[in-house]
Amino acid sequence: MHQKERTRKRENTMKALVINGPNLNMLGIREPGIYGTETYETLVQICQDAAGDLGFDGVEVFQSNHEGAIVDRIQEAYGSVDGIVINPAAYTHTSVAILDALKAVSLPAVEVHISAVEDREDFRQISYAGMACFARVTGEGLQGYAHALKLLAEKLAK
Ligand code: DHK
Repeated sequence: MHQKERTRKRENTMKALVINGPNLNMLGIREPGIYGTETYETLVQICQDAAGDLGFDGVEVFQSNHEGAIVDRIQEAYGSVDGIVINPAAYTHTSVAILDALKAVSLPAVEVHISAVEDREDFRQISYAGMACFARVTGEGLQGYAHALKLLAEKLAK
């Protein structure tokens, strides 16, 4: 076991990381018919409230429009968080690098999407990141993040 992971295991806390990909910072402005009218700040609040209710000791909600920054954040999660909720947004359908980063850190991860991606265009039907996730939540709007955190908490409790 790597030193960082050993240290983590000694700490009896449960920390979550929520990762959001490109254009999710534009919530409220961006295609409201698909993504709703609530803002990114509301999404952060939903994650913080849900994490508190579920007994997480901390949650960081991270957003980037850059694939490499998302890969960096996943790598940094190794040994410092217990699980990940990830909406890679458009990178869901293109990024082997994000898939490989999730596999590299091997943390329990839940894939979440605001919209019902399964009912949308063909190019949205593949999910690379999803191949490294144990569960998927789609089409539940911003509350889907609370659902995803619940699934993560249940997995970590096992
Ligand atoms: C968000 C995006 O930005 C899209 O590229 C995905 C996802 C769907 C969502 O529903 O949250 O295809």
